[in-house]
Amino acid sequence: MSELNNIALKIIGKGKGILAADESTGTMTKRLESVGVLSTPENRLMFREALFSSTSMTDCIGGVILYDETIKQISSKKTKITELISDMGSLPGIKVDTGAKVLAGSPDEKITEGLDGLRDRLKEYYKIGAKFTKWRGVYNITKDFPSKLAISSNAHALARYSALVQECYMVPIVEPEVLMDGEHSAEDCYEKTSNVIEKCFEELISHKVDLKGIILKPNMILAGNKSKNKISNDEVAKLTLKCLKNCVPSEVPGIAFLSGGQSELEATENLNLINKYNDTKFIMSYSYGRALQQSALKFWSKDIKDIKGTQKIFNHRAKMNTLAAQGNWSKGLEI
Ligand code: 5MM
Repeated sequence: MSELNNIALKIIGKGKGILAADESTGTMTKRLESVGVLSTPENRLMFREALFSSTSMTDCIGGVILYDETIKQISSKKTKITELISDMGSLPGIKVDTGAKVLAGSPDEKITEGLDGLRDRLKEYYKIGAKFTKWRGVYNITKDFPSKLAISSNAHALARYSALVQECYMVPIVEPEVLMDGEHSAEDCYEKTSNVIEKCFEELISHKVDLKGIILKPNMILAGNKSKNKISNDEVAKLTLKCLKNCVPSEVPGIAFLSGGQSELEATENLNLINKYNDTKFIMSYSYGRALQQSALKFWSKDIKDIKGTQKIFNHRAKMNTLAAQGNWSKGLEI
């Protein structure tokens, strides 16, 4: 087994999943301000450190995706954040894209940037202790989108990024996120997500990326958030599995879904059903941001000194998702 494959399995094997705590400062500021907390580097670290030192980091969270600011911060115990995470038994990772920008030639769509100078930045992150990385391509659904241009340019960037990351001994998380915003049907989401994922693998293969040493982070197949024709959780799970079975090469060790705006409960329930019906060899786990942090953030904002209470809420969510990643969750376990 290759070293990269080993790392991937450490992150998402045995029911473990990923905490996506890589919100850029702009996004984190929105999240903190929405619950009435001032967005300072100290407050951003205080909340994140509460999560990173929770007991679920040992049993449930196999990897944490950090943002550049966080990976360079020092914890309240005067240790490096990467050490804090490793000491808890989890692996530190880092978001290395520099964000989604207007796509020249199709200005209503986005292309993710960050390839210039990436090789040197990767060496720096590796030295600080990162074991894996993340890059997110973003696609929206309309009658004409995602365009062929958006699909191919983002796939090309994801593949160039992945090749550079593996060259630097880290596991790339490949995140093509087809957004749930809009009135589209689940069938549209299925078709467009399939096109996006197929193109990603075509490019990953051309760029000689070792597919055993990546983790795919896709969206689930859902109807748009403004669609009048919502589908059941059962259908979400079945369509998601069908899409991934058709589009993902069998060498890929596993898939870690993003939550993409689903509620905490929905994201857990859908993951659980995906695992109940999973007839593939892929590990099906989670890499949730909002669906792991929302309740904990709300609780913390009421008394930012109550770290224990915040951790209790986070531990519960992490545990529920780890059960769901094994198909062992049920509603009765929720508090
Ligand atoms: C944590 O949020 C990440 C994006 O942050 P920026 O938009 O500030 O760069 C995002 O990539 C996240 O990792 C994934 O979308 C998964 O998060 P959700 O909340 O969708 O599970």
